[in-house]
Amino acid sequence: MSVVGFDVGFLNCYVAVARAGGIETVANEYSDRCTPACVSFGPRNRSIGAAAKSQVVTNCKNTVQGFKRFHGRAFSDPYIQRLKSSLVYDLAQMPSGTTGIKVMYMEEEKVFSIEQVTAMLLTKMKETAEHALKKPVADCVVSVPCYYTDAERRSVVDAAQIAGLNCLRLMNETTAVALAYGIYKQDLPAPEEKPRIVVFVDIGHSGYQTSVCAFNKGKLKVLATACDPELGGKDFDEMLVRHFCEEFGKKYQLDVKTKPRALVRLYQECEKLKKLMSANSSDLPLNIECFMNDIDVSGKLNRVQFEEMCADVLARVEAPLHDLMEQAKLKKEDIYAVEIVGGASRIPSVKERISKFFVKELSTTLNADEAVARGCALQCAILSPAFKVREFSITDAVAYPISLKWNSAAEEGVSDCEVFPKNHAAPFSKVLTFYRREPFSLEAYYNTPKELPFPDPTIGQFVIQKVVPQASGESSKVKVKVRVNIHGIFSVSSASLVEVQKTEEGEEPMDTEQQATPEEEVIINNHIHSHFTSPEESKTEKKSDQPPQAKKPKVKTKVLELPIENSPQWELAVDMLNLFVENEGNMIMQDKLEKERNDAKNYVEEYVYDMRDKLHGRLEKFVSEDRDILSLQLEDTENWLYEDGEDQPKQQYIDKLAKLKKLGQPIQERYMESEERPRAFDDMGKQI
Ligand code: ATP
Ligand code: K
Ligand code: MG
Repeated sequence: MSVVGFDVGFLNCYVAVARAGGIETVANEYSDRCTPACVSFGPRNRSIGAAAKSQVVTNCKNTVQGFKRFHGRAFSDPYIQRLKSSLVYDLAQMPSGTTGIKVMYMEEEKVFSIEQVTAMLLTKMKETAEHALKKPVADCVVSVPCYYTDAERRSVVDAAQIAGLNCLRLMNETTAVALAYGIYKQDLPAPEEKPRIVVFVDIGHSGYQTSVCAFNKGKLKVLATACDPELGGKDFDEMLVRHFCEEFGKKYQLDVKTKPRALVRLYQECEKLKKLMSANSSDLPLNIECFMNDIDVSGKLNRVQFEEMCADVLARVEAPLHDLMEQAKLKKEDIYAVEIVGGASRIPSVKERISKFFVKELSTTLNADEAVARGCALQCAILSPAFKVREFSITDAVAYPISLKWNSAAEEGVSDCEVFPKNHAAPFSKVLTFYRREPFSLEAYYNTPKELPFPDPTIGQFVIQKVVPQASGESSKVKVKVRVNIHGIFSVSSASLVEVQKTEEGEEPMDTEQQATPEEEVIINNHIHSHFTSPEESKTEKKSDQPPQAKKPKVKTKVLELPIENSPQWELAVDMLNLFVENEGNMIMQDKLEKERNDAKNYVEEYVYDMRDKLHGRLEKFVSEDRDILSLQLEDTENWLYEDGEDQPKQQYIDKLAKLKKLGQPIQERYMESEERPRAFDDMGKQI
C-alpha cells in the first residue's frame, strides 16, 4: 500500500509521497524534485526525464515532449494536425485511429501510442517514488487538467495501468491544489456557517485553469471551473521565439525555422529569458554560440518590450475569470482569497491582470510548482486505508454538461435528457428508469460542443442487453444507473430489469444496493410504451420517495441484472492494453540490461585509469617483472574501449575486468601487506 501523488505536467512533473512525517515532494536521481516530461529513444534504450531532456538538441527527432494534449485524440483531429507541423518529432496514426508518436528505437522505426509514452514517464516517476519510499509503488493518484474530457481521462487511466500503477483517482489539478490549501486550514467556517470562498488559478506551460471552491470545516466543494486550455507559459515562449526568428533573420540572414536543432535551442534560451524577465525589468541579453551555420547570435530585450509583444496573450487572462464568477453567481466581494500556482503564474503581468480583476492582492501561500502533486498525495492518503489523515470530503464538479439520447420508437425519433448539468457534483450516480420491451441503446455526449476544447462531443455508446417484456406482454421497468465516477469519467455502471409478479400481499421493491457515491433517481418519460404504463409511471419524476407502483395492486418484484455493452469513444481495446503492459515491462528490462552493460563498461574504464595512476604512484615500489605486462594490458584495454570494445555485451566487460584484476591483484596485495606490517609493529609497541 503506497501513498503517492503524481503531477504529470505538460513540461514538468512532480512526485509527492506520504511518509510518517507527512506529505513530501521527493527528488529524482539528479536530486531534482522536478522531472521533465520528456522521453528520448535510442538505439539500445530509452531515457526518461532529465536524461531525455539533455538529448532534446542532440537527438531531437527521437526525443518527445509536449505530448500531454495528445491523449484521447484522433490522429485526424485538426488540433493534432496543426501541432504535427510544428513538432520536431513525428506523429503517426494508431490502428484504432488515435495519435501515436513515430521514432527510431532499438534501430527500428516504432510507433508508440500516447498511452505508452505517458506510461514511460509514469514508470520513471514510479521509480522515483519507490526509491524514496524504499518499497514497490502501485496505488497512486494522478493529476489531470480539469478541462480534460472523458476520452482524455480514460487514456491517462490506461497509461497508469501500462506503467503498473493502480490509479485510485484521477484528480483535477485545481482540485488537488484546493485540497492542499484546505486540509491544513484550522480556521475554516463550521459546517452550518457560510462557507469560505476561494479562487484557485493554475497557469502552467500549456494550460490555464481556474476554479472556485467553497470550504467548510472538513470539506471542500468545487462550485465552478473555467479554463483556457491553450494559454500558458508556452505562448509567451512562442512570442519570444517569433521575435528572435525575425530579428536574426534580419540581422544575420538566418532562416531559423528551417533548422529543427537551432529552433529547439532558441526555444530553450527564450524560456530562460522569459524566466529572468520575471525578476528583472532591465535589458536582458540572449546569446547563443554556434547557433546556425557557425554563426554566434545575440539579442536583448526588456520587460516592457516583452509585455508589448505578448499583449494578445495577456489579453486572454481575464475571460476565464469572468466566466468563473458568472457560473458561480458570485461577486468579487464574496471571494476570501485568490491562490495562484503554476510556473507561469510568476510572470508579473499575468499576476497583475488577475489581481486587477479581483481587486485583491493574490495569495501565494502554496508552493507554485509542487501544490498539485502534494494535493494528489493527500487525496491518495485519504483514500488509503493504511494511512491516517484528517477527515476531508471533496466534491468536484462536472466540467461539461452530459446528455443521453436514445431511440424512443421508429415513429417518434430520438429523445434526450441532460443527466449531468455543468458543475453538477461529482462523483455522483443517478438511476434512470425506462420502460422497454427489448434491448436498447443509450448514447452519451457532451451537449455543448462549442464549449468543448475537443472536436468530438461523443462520450460513448451503451447497449442495455437482454431486455424482455413482462410475462403479461407489457413493457418491463428497466433501471439504468449512470454515473460520473471518481476519475470524472461518465459510465453506465449497471442496469436491471424489475420483473413484476402480481401477488396478494406483495412487498414494494427495495433497493438494497450499496451506495458508495451520492445518488439520485430520475424517471424518464418514455412516450413509446406509455400506453403500457399507468399515468403515474410515465410522469417525469425526480427523486420520488414513493415508488411509482405505490397505487397499483400489491406486487412482488424480482430484480434481474442486465449485461451492458460499453463502447466509450476512443477506448483502448483490452488486448492492446495488455500488449502495451507487456511491452512496457520488456522495455523496462531492456533499459535495465543496458544500464548494467554500461556500468560494466564503466568499471573497466575506471579500473584502467585508476591502476595506471597508481602504477606510477603508490604501487610503484611493489611492481616487479609484472609491471610491463600490466601496463601493456591497461593500454591495450584503453584502446579497445575506444574501438572494438566501444559496444560489446556485458560479459565481455566483466571478463576484461577480471583479466586485468588478475594481474593487478598481486601488486595490490604486496602493497597492502607492507602497509599492514609497520602498523602491526606499531600496535605491538603500544601494547608494551
Ligand atoms: P501544465 O500545467 O500546462 O500541464 P506544467 O505543469 O508542466 O504544465 P508548470 O511547471 O506549472 O507547467 O509551469 C511551467 C511554465 O512556467 C513554463 O512555461 C515555464 O517557463 C514557466 N515559468 C517557470 N518559472 C517562471 C518564471 N520565474 N517566470 C516566468 N515563467 C516561468
Ligand atoms: K507541473
Ligand atoms: Mg501543471
